[in-house]
Amino acid sequence: MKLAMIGFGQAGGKIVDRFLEYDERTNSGIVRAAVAVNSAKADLMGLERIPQENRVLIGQARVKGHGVGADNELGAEIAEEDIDEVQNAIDAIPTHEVDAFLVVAGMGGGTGSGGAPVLAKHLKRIYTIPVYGLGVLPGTDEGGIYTLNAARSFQTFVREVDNLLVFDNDSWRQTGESVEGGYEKINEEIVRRFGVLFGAGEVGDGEEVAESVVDSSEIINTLSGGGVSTVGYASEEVELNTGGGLLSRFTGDDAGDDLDAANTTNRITSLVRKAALGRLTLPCEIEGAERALLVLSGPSEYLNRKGIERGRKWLEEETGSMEVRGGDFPREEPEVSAAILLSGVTDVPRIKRLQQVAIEAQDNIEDIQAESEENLEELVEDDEDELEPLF
Ligand SMILES: Nc1nc2c(ncn2[C@@H]2O[C@H](COP(=O)(O)OP(=O)(O)OP(=O)(O)O)[C@@H](O)[C@H]2O)c(=O)[nH]1
Ligand SMILES: [Mg+2]
Repeated sequence: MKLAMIGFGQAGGKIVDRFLEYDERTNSGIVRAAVAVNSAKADLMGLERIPQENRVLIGQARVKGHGVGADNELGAEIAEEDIDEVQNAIDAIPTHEVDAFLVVAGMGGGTGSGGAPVLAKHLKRIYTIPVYGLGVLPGTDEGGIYTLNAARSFQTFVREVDNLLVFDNDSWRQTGESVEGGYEKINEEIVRRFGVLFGAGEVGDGEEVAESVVDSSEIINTLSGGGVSTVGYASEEVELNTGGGLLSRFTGDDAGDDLDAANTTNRITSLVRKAALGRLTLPCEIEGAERALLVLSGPSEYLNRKGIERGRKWLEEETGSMEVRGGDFPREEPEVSAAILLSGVTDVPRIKRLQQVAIEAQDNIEDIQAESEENLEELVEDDEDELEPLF
């Protein structure tokens, strides 16, 4: 499917930039338009592929191009104040050629975490196409303010979008790597997973006709109903067979072909299990997911209906969902992969902890206010007693 991607804040911009690179490399055609919004001028200048005219600097009057320094309330305020400038960039997008918006942001900082929900709300008021969010959770070692920002932003973002796709940096960081080097790999992981998924609904007319191609309405239906989504992925290298491989599916039923078919089916079923039970973009219990979409991609001679059907059935049993869709995404690449979108997941330990943090912060705010009121009263009383000042 074709997306208009808007990266908000530094992480958001870098990830959208990376999606453009993925699009060029794989010819997937999912990024119909790309916009970056930030309050930090240097971050906007550091982007590689997003067109200059689609880079929007907001909050100039307030922060002079230096970013908001992880102040997510300020991030939200400047987004509201300068929403017209963002809209101007979006006006230049041929939105009639777009299936959905994808607003991408890191939830731990100030600009993206504050601004992305504001933009999502704005877009939903104006357009009828779905507005999805891709929210990146900070590592737990980044510090309290990042966690607190994420806790607050998450609650607002999930409410404003049609579905919030989540990637948790915390479960993907590698030890012993520089932060920047680590992000390079993490961002590649992000674009590959979400790229395969959204690319599935974008099989062109001239390309090989799959047995059951996923189309963009199936992605939209899986994401409809809101909530939080996570993506699982697993792949296996195969040999690209440019000879008679494709034909072998249609030729006689000698023993060799039966063996091939059985191998193909088995490969698919185990890839589906690996994808669902391995590391998800947001780790969670897959049981209880409301909807799911299974996308099997690879050379068409390595895809078959039986494998996908089995994988789909297995997912139905594991999730308990009655709404599991599945299909092919034929691509001439030397690997077969399974990507699984699990939508409306509820049993997510990381989100429960974040909600706890938000509640505690709320309590703390009351404590702090109560404390400062007490102090004030004491000061007044002290004043009345005419005690010697301590300092
Ligand atoms: N996956 C990924 N996460 C990133 C990347 N850069 C930053 N992050 C994460 O995103 C969070 C927010 O950082 P930024 O995007 O730099 O913040 P911002 O939105 O620009 O906001 P301010 O800098 O406070 O104005 C961080 O806490 C990190 O967890 C990146 O390249 N990839
Ligand atoms: Mg920044």
